[in-house]
Amino acid sequence: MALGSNQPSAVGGPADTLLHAIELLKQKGCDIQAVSRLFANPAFPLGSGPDYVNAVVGFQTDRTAAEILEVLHDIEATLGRERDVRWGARSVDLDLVAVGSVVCPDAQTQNHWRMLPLNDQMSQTPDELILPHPRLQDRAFVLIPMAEIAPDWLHPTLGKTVLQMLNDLSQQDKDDVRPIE
Ligand code: PH2
Ligand code: MG
Ligand code: MG
Repeated sequence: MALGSNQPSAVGGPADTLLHAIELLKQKGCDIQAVSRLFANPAFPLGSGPDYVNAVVGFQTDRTAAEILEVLHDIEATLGRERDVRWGARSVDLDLVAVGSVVCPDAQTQNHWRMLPLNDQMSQTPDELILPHPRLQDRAFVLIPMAEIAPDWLHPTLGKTVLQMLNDLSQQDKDDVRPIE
């Protein structure tokens, strides 16, 4: 799961908010396997708001993907997330980016959303869960923390590991993601 925050919440600034979200995840019975460091980085798209803090955690659970989403939305609500503007500033964003090698709802649909041109990404949002997350391979703020906890995870439709996907990103994108601990 990927975590992001670029606004304070009821429990504090972005870093405290993410650490709190991880605590809540534990309380809800998710068995946390690994937690990356926290990374500060500019908002995407550039200029769209304050810098983010991002992190990635790996956990095990008996829940289905849909049930996990419900848990994540509960935690977002507890921490005061208001679901409004797409890519707008948020106190906490918990995104399910991958569940093992599961592809949802099917490879053709995942490929469609993954290869959507940037222009259409602004206006089109899938109304169902897509796994792996369609933008995973584009985002240094997801791949860099993910490389700390699962460098060899293989993207099931792209056929690349986390390290290979990172290698495809520009040095500038990667340099922008700085550990804060
Ligand atoms: N999340 C977004 C939009 N933009 N930028 C950064 N740096 N980190 C994020 O987590 C992020 C973003 C939508 O969820
Ligand atoms: Mg997000
Ligand atoms: Mg989200």
